[in-house]
Amino acid sequence: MISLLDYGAGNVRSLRNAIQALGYSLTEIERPEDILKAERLIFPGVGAFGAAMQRLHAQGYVEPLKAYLAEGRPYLGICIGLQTLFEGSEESPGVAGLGLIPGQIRRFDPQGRGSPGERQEPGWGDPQGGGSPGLSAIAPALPTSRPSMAVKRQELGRGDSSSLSVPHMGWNGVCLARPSPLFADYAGDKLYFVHSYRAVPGPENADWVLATTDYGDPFVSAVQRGRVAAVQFHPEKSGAAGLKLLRHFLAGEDPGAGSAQVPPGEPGPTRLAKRIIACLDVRTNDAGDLVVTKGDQYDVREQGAVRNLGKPVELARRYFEEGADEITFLNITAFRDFPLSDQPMLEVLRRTSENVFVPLTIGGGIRAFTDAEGRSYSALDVASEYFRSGADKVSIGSDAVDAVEQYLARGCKVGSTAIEQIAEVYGNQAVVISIDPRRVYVNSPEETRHHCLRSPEPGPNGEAWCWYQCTVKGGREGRDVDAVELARACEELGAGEILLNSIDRDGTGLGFDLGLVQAVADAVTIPVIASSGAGRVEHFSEVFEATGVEAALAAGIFHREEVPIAAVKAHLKARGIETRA
Ligand code: 1PR
Repeated sequence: MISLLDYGAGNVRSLRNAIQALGYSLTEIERPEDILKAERLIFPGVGAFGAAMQRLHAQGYVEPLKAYLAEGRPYLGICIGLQTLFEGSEESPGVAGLGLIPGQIRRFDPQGRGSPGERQEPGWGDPQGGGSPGLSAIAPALPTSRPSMAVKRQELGRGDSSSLSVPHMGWNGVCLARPSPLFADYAGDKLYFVHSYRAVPGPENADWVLATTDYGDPFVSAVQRGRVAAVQFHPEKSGAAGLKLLRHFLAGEDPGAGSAQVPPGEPGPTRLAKRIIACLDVRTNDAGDLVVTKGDQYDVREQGAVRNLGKPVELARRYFEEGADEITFLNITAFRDFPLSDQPMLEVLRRTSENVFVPLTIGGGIRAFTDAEGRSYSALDVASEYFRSGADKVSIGSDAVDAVEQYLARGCKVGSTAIEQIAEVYGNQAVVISIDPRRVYVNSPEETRHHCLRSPEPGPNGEAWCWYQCTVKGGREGRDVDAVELARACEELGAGEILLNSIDRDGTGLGFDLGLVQAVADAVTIPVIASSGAGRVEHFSEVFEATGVEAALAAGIFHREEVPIAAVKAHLKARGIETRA
């Protein structure tokens, strides 16, 4: 019997599903005394360090947990479940951790050389300090409330190997320090990480460190002493490799036994893979069936009918088996319906998470809503329901544009936007911003206050320049905010990732809009997913090589089986671009 300590701050459904898929039954920790009765305890976690410790205290779990750990009983911490074993975290100054392992948890530095707390540089924290001349020359002033990492990031450029996006999000390897049954048959596979803070290996915790991973400097990716172990990555989101590790813990293999050899891990330094994401645009067709559809420049109808490219759950399963690193569902008509009444979509998530063990993102309709009975729901309520149903991240489209308009108008944070509320509870990494920009053509940059670029194609009247106007409601309505401005403001508000579409390129197969992708990637330090226009394998290497973004997303070519995911990865590998096998 496996006991799960779920403090309700994230997607634990996938972990439950993984444990059940491996043939084990689960019991929930509901009272402090359940902890000491547990035979094998798993503590997963996402969200903030301070919030996790606060919940543990509020529920009376801290003392029994310390006692359980002090007795060296079987424990597997995941993500925050690893970090809370340490003494404290830069994320939540003054909040004590469980204190089992010496050391502090520190933030990754986008410059990749120690966190701001560890290393002070001239100019760090100076919001006015620098910026790419190309962009800042025409950039409107943006209210900024914290050291402008975006500005620092611009100086370094995303392609610069010494610069990092934060969170560390995606598939990376591990270097094992010693043998452990947890990694008994580990064959060097990459595992899924998502975190902005990490434990740093040092002499004080050397007897705990089981594995390290490189992202800038090495950080602690697994710890173990006796039967107490914890991992920074998410085994339940790490495909077959993660399930193997979970199985070893569940089977209770004796840490003293295990393989005598250190399994082959990556020789180091480990490298973060570029992610390939399959995207499923979902909506109800005219017959009332929920289908995966795909538009050309956001028009999903062909001869009047909604294109039907398959069933969401089956297609997601296929992409998982074919090696997609992540799967995104976009409920493309949710702007006109209330998503919580959209049971079929929630059901899609629940069913998908039963056997798809890579990260799932869901977008569409994440905003505050008042139903027909006058009952109000916050965007956080909507997002929470999605997380409970199996989502790891939520993607916000229209509501992010509204939030940024308010932010720019007030010149300071509003505090109540969906981005802020969801990031506060579930962590920045759980909030993706889906941008739907459309080109507005101009003859010269002087014609607009917006970030202007040379247009990849001339406008209808031969215009050579364009800016990228953010739209809402699936491209139906344009706003006076550009994509670069929106991305930066959303990072300031607490978003953890940008999904950058292009209405002009969507469904065209002409390749990603590299200028747009570059401009947005240079403006933020959070990961960017390039989307819209993939037509050939070369388009993926092109976008990674030209812009350094962390992920690329495609829909049409995968749905129509024109380009298999494996072919994309084989091509990237041949070009020397890191991928997950
Ligand atoms: O505004 O928070 O309710 O979210 C609505 C979400 O639905 C947004 O993320 C928006 O991008 C999406 N959406 C709305 N209408 C459409 C449409 O197509 N009519 N889909 C739509 C956007 C774009 C991409 C697509 C890529 C790759 N789809 O997700 O998958 O462009 O396509 P390709 O590889 O075939 O070129 P809210």
